[in-house]
Amino acid sequence: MSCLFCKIVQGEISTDKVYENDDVLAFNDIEPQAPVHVLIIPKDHYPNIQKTPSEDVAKIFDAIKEIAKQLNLDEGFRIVNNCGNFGGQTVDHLHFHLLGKRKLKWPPG
Ligand code: D5M
Repeated sequence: MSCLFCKIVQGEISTDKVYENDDVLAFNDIEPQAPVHVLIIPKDHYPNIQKTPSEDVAKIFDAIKEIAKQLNLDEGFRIVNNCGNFGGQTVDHLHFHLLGKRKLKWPPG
């Protein structure tokens, strides 16, 4: 298995875990772009959102809402999915970035 995030799911690579349920894992990004920068991933391997069943996407978003609550992101937050080459995706296992605890700029680069 060569997928970095699958190795994290399997416990072969350690991370700073923030949240976990049967289907979803969330951990702090290794290169944080905000005081809160969490990655939320499905435990099953899907390379990107286009290849992910909608039910699984829904489970991830349920988890994101719960994590945002647990981290008290009451002042707002941003959810980012970089998809494919032009989207800036570097890890080919579906993941969403949850960024918060600072005022974020728009538009992104
Ligand atoms: O985002 C991929 C993200 O994955 C990027 O923000 C760094 C992060 N990353 C890479 N390796 C690790 C480990 N081992 N722990 C935590 N975070 C990690 P993308 O949207 O594909 O550009």
